[in-house]
Amino acid sequence: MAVTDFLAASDVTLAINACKAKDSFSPKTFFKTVGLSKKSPKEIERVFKILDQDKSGFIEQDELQLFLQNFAKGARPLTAAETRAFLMEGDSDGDGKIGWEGTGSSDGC
Ligand SMILES: [Ca+2]
Repeated sequence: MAVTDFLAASDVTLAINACKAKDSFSPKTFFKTVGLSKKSPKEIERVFKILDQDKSGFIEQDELQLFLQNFAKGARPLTAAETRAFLMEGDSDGDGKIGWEGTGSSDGC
């Protein structure tokens, strides 16, 4: 299974092309363009599991760096700055990696 199984190929191409230049990647814009913003939490969880290549339950920095290649084989790796910004956006508890739980609507107890 691949991330692109869930998404329209034309949207993926659009999103990849929009961040071809170094340091132009924005997670929010990318998710929106690719159509992930509109997906259900279940579908997003599946995408998350694909991105978590070593099945650790978290997306670590090295997995994040190769994020775009899950969408297009020839895509560039993210730059260090992009990876860090992405990580900070998704890392809700400051442990240096992105977990699945708590990225959605959950607000703790
Ligand atoms: Ca992982």
